[in-house]
Amino acid sequence: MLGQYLRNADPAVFQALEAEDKRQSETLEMIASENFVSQAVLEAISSTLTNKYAEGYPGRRYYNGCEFADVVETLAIERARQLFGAGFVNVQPHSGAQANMAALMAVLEPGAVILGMNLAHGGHLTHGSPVNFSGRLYRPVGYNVRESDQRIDYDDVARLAREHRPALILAGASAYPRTIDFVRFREIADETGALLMADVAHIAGLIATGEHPTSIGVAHITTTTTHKTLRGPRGGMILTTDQELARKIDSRVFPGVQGGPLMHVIAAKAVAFGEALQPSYRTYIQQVKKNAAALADELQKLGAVLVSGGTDNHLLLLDVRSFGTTGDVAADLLHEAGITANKNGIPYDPHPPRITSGVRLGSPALTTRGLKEDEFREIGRIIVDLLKNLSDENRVPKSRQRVAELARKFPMDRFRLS
Ligand code: DSN
Repeated sequence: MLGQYLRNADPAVFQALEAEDKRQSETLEMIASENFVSQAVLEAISSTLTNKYAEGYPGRRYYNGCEFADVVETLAIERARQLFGAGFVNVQPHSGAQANMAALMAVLEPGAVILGMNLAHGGHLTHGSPVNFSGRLYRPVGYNVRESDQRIDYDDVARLAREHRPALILAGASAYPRTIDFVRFREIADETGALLMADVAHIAGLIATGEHPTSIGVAHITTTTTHKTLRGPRGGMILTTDQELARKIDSRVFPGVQGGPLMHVIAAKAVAFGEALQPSYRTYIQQVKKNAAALADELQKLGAVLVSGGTDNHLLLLDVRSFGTTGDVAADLLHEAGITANKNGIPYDPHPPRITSGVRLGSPALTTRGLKEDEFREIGRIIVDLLKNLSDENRVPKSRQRVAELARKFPMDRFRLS
C-alpha cells in the first residue's frame, strides 16, 4: 500500500483532486487572496520534508536529522530578507492568522488595547474582531474608512489613538483597494506611544517589487501570508528590522503558539521567494496592477460603482446595489457563469456579512495564468451583462460560454505536477 500512487491507493481522494484541477482550469479565479503556484513550488510542497519534525530554528533544533531542514529554512530566510530588505524574518507561521497571533503575543499582554481597521471596513478577523482571539485576548478599537470617499481617514485614526492610547496600532487590510500610508501610521503610533504592526498579506508582492510603499523599517513588525500576491505556498511570515523584537517573535512562534514547523511548506516558501527575486516577478506584479486597473475602468465605463471609485492595487470592490441585488446573489451568479469571487461587505453596508452589498474581485491568479488588460476588460463586460440582466434566463449560459472561451485560451497545464 505504501508504494502505490494516489490514483490506485485512494481513488476517492484522487478523483476529487482531479476535479479540482479541472475546476481551476475551466473557471476564472478572481478571489483576490488566491493565486496559482508554479510547478516548482508544488513539487516542494509535496516533498518528503513533510515527514520531518524540526522544532527550533536552523542550527538550534530539538531533534536530530535536521541538516536539510536547516538548508531550506536558511534559504527561505535569506531570500525573504533580500526580497523585503528586512534584517530578521521568521518563516515558520503556518498561516497569516498564526503570524498575527504570534506577533501580537510577542509584544502585548492580555487586555492591551489594540487599534485596527474594522472588519466591516476592509480589515481582518485577526485585527480585533470579537469572534477572533484578537478580540477576545485584547481590547480592540476599530477605525473606519471615511464615508465620503471610502478611504482611510488618518486624522480619525489619530483621534482614536489619542483617545484610547492603544499599545499597538494595526495597519493592513483584506479588502482595501487603495494604497496604505504606513509612514502616516507610524507618525500616529509615535505620537501616541504605540507600536505599529503592518499586516501586508494582500500586498506583499507589491511591496517586494516596489509597487506599493513598504512597511519594512516603518512598522515595528510586519506580518504577511505567502500565498496571495507573493504566489507561494499557503503560509505566513513575520519580518522586523529590530533584533530584540525578532528574538521575542521567534520564541512566540515556537514554542509560544506553534510546535513543529511545516518544513515542506518552508521549502516551498524558499522556492517562491527565489522566484519573486527574478525580474519576471516584478513584470508580473506590474501586470497584476494594470489588469486590476483595466477591469475597474471597464466596469465603471459600463456604469458599475466601485468602492472608493477605483483601485491602486490588485483588488477592487464592486458595490452591487446599483444592479438591484446583494453581494451573496451576485457572487453566486458569477459562480454559475464560471467566475469565482467572494461576496464582501462594503463600508457602511446595510446588509449583514452573510448577505453583503459587494463582490471582491482580484487580478493576481488570472494574471499568473497570462490574461492581460483586454481579457480583463472582457471579464468586466461579462460581469456587467450578468448583473444588469438579472431577469434574463439566457444570461448565465451565454456568459458561461464566454468564460469557457477565455479559460481555454489560457491553459493551466504548466501548473500541474503530472
Ligand atoms: N481569507 C483571506 C482573504 O480572502 O483575504 C484573509 O485571511
